[in-house]
Amino acid sequence: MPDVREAAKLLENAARVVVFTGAGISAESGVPTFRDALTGLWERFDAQSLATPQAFRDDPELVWGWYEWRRHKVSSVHPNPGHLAVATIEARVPAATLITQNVDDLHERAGSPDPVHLHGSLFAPRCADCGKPAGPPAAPADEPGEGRRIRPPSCSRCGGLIRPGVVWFGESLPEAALEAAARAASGADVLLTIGTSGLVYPAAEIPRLAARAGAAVIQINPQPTPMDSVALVNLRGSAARILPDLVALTWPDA
Ligand code: BV8
Ligand code: ZN
Repeated sequence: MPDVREAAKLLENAARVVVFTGAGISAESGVPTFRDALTGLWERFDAQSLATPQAFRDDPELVWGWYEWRRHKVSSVHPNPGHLAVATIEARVPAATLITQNVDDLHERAGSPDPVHLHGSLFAPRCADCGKPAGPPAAPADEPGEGRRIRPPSCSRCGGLIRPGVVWFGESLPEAALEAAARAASGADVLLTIGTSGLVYPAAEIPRLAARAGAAVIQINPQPTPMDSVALVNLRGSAARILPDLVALTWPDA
């Protein structure tokens, strides 16, 4: 495994490391990747049309039902060895920043102290009108079947509809999160980009920004992506398998 050895060499000499993750790191936990998050009854929809403010305005119960199905799915699975290996990297590296595009809470549940959520979270719903955080909704009475419409709760302050706490297409990313991500990427010695198709902007800019600032980019993905040309080391395969090997090579006592 020459490439993983090369990646371990880069990692063990790095002081400032950014870990940048996408849906692929949660795939082995059983969380459908964003592209696959429309299986079963949902497959007649296109994620990009459902993950929009327009879709929520047009059919709040359909959109809320989709997010409740996804939140329920996430709550019923567990972090995988890939998430755990990321938490080990953060614990071992002097200055590590975890930036995720994922809206699940598997990094937190794997022990990562403070992931930067560029696209929000399934567990931070808020009022669509006044923005008041609604706190994680009580678990739905019964598991929402795929494709089930669920009426979103109403805001306790203004009566507006509660919406998922995620960033939809056409919405701006949280200012603070994007700034923290750009700052970490521009100062990184190494950036690991893991399980992302690298198609959605401005998030997909983060690894490019790091490379331009001189970071060594290591990619982990079973498929080719637009990041291939940016990566110094391309590790083709599953995050759940490669990351533990990378950690074991870098810190044999880990
Ligand atoms: C915005 C939350 C400004 C919701 C998501 C240029 C600049 C700025 C904007 C744009 C631009 N060009 C186009 C745009 C618009 C748009 C965009 O980028 N469109 C794309 C389709 C071209 N961007 C936006 O709208 C963004 N907003 O720019 O605001 C603005 C404001 C007002 C008006 C105009 C502009 C907001 C984008 C955020 C959307 N929200 N998520 C939800 O989850 O429902 S995006 C969502 O899809 C994810 O968060 C992720 O970011 C993205 C792609 O998902 P991935 O994580 O990459 O997962 P995917 O399924 O795609 O791929 C999985 C990968 O894992 C694959 O590569 C696979 O090979 C790999 N894999 C599989 N198994 C494994 C594995 N890897 C490792 N191990 C395994 N086992
Ligand atoms: Zn409100």
